[in-house]
Amino acid sequence: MAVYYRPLMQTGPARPAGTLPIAGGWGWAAHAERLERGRAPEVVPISAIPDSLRAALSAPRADLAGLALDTPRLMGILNVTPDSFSDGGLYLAPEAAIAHARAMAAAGADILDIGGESTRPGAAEVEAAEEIRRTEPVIRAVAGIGPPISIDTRKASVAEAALSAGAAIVNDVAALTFDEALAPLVARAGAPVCLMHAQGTPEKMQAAPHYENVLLDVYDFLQSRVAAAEAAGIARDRIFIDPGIGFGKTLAHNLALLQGLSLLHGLGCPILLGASRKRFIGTISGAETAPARMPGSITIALAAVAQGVQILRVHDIEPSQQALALWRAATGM
Ligand code: HH2
Repeated sequence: MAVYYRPLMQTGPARPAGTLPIAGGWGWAAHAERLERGRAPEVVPISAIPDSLRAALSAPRADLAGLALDTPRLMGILNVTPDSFSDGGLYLAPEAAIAHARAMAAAGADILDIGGESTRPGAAEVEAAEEIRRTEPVIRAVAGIGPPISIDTRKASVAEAALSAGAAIVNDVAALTFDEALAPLVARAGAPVCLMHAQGTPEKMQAAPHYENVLLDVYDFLQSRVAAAEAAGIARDRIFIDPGIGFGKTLAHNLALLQGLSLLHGLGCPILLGASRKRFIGTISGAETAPARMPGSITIALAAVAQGVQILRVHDIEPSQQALALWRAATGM
């Protein structure tokens, strides 16, 4: 049976000798949680974990499209769609989308993630030509304003149009499993790529999600997708990973992933988390509408930063920026 070790990340300047730095960032670990299917977790000293895993956990991560990842980064969400669960219809007109992109950049977004297909539960697939029609002009207009642009798509033709229009990063919620032409395109372009875990397609994924052990299953999936991406010629230091909150997951699955996030550092890649305004925040807090879930979204973002997550995909840049600044100040980061 495979054994997994989750570093129990701590932060702050009072760092004991012999602790392991996590991902060259703001955290370190003195202990790890030893996890094995069918066995109770056990806390062990960090010195007990294998050397190869220590190396993967501690190595500084490469810059992402020019952004150093030794501090948490904000990815601002811009959905140029009529039906996204939170901002659907708000930014379908290019002028509105461009204005929102500029506002997020001014508020401190480090990356702008632009998508033309909703992947909310129940959403139907959008034709590639329509996705390009929505995203390409907006990307062309905002590619020079500052933050690198990422294209949120599962399709090679959409990614290709976006990269030609000035996007620098590909964000694929299907982890290169939807369109077999996407991996070679990303490899040729030398673009960084986000590989996200999902169970099922957006249309059906919330029907009956099932895992043997959600945290370990997601880890194994991402490990195999990182290996597949490398086999397709994508350099490991251009790959980042995402557990895919809400993509084929119940409330219990989402919470198990959030509580175990630091396990994913063992894959040696930067981690992205997209929890902003998602349904589980409404379920726990009672906040019915997506915008009313902002405080819960920020709380989740800070909990993720405490586990070393480097990139937070959020709708509300200004409040997230404020929260991070105060978190840094309060923790002595
Ligand atoms: N979530 C959504 C879309 N893309 N990409 C990554 N890497 N991680 C995520 O968690 C993620 C994502 C869904 O949220 P949103 O874009 O706000 O809505 P919609 O899919 O309805 O457009």
